[in-house]
Amino acid sequence: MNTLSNALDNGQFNLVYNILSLGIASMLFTAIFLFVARERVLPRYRIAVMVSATVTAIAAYHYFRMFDNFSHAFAGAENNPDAYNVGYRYVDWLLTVPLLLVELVAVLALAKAAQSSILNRLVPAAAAMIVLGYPGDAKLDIWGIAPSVWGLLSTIPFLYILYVLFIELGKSLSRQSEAVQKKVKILRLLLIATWGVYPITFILAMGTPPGAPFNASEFVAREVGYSIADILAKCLFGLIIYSIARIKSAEDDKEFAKAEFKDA
Ligand code: RET
Repeated sequence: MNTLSNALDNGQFNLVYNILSLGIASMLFTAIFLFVARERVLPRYRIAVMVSATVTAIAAYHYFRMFDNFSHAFAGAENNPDAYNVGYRYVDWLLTVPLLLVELVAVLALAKAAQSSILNRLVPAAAAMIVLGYPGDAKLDIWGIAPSVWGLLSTIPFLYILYVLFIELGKSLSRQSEAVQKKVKILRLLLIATWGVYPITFILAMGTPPGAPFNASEFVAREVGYSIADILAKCLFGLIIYSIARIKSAEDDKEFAKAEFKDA
């Protein structure tokens, strides 16, 4: 046994410790970068960049909380895995997933009516997906419902979100330029690749029913899976949004293009 934690071996402890620390660094500095770089796009795209900065700032805060909570629960005086609260992740997602969707819709600068029609469907679906997943991940005993059933219920709004993003939003893409369409396609691929990691990670960690003893490898798989997915889904996604905003700014305004892109 190791000296750090009763529940995790040294390798497991260090892996989660380092990945949470990487989470803090990625979220914090992406937020600062996006905040400072917001001036490098036209005002009409600034809101998309500011929302991306906000998402990563909210996540930086929650990664600080998780890091601190992890250190106390697994190595501090408490040394009790039950003191680790997966709720920080779910509160983070509850705030950031709707904002990620806003970011995506905002950068496309769709007509107001199309924007609100898409968001009015996506935001409640995102909230339902997260609220239904929580009891499964926190191993809450609600009417004896197994974690896998919560996962299944949460998958219904998840599939609906993918449908709206790929089918409905796809229709409005034909109005965008060639260069923007290419970037948006990359963005959607990134979205499906990273958002897909969340349910897979959930499956890796859902084997332990409520009340069962702590399972170290499931715990480590979950923390590593969610953290990597979060870094890609928030930071990389936000940076691609920024680059779409730059391309669109240059397309809309020749003066901007001349000042910002040498080859324009
Ligand atoms: C849960 C429960 C199991 C089923 C599904 C889930 C999906 C979660 C997703 C989360 C996305 C989070 C993001 C955060 C970034 O800020 C809740 C794990 C489908 C897709 C993008």
